[in-house]
Amino acid sequence: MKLTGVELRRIALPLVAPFRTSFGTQTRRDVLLLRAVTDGAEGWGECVAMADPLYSEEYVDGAVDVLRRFLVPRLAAAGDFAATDVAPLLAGFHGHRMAKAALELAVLDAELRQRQQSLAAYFGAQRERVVVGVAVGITGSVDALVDAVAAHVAAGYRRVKLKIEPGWDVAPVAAVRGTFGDDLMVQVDANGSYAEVDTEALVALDDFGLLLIEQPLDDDDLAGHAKLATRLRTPICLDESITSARRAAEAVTMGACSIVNIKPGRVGGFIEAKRIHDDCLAAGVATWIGGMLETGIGRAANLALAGLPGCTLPGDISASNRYYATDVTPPFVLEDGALTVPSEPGIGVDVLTDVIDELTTARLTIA
Ligand code: NPQ
Ligand code: MG
Repeated sequence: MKLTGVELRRIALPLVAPFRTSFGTQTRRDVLLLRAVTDGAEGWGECVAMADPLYSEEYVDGAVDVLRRFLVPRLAAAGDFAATDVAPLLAGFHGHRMAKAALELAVLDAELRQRQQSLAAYFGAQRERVVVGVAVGITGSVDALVDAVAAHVAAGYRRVKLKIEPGWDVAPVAAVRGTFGDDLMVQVDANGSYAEVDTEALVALDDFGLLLIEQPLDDDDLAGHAKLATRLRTPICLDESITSARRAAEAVTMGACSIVNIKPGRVGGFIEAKRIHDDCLAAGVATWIGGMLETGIGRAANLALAGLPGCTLPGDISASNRYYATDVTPPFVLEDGALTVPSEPGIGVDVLTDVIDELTTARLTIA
């Protein structure tokens, strides 16, 4: 296929409730969407970067700039190429994984719509429905947290992830375990907010039967995670640290983690994400699909990956109404704690361009 143009759309989506993590409180999602125009079909992609560089070094304005000046022109000049060529074609530009992943997804969606194949079939997903989880932010009061978890359990979620930070860990976890019992799957995510001096608080979490503890220490501290793992019975899962298939293999080999969170944006694309899945499956390492408060576009694509056999833990892929009152695709609705993997061509869902038009705060067409 040949890429003839890319339209960038920045949209503002209000969150149904503020979402607080160790790196800040979000009240709206500032999302960059991409529409790839090819000589065949058109395709959609979503960039998971935040407006501010708080989760990782990437941010929306930076993604727009690198797409406009470097990434899109490189693909447009490449002539005929396939989605599998995107990462190699862009490899000369360092970093900017979330921007690259968004462009790769838009091109892959176009390619698959053109040949009438779903992303799930392309990856080899084996499940039509996948059990999903919900992430619950830091609430500041244990009562408010228990109320929030109760609402999610009532909605049908069977797995919750509690955001933690130093000073907000043992008490909230004990309250949730005490209130909802041992059948609820519970895991925690620190977003790198702990240091070696906080080890005893993390050891104390071993009493609560958690599925895993996600990213307790700094992104670049694989050695620290390996050392911490020798002190904990709770499995360590890495998120921010895993930026490629090579880094995932390194982390597992050195004992820094025993479970891997897969986020296509963080690793530079869906094809790299699938590679991590395959490597982990072959090595017997459990994986699950993370979440970045995606709209229906990114959510649909994440569900295709979540249907793969190695994704044995529930993903952070909630129903649309967990985050948004209106979505840019028909809403994903929870049924028995699970979502349906889209099976139509490409990402497998209609993109509601009227809704996108209403929400657009900025647009840019790159030839
Ligand atoms: C994580 N996601 O696993 C991320 C972090 C995160 C569902 O916990 C706006 C955009 C707000 C991206 C908040 C979940 C966000 C965001 C948190 C990503 O670490
Ligand atoms: Mg995380």
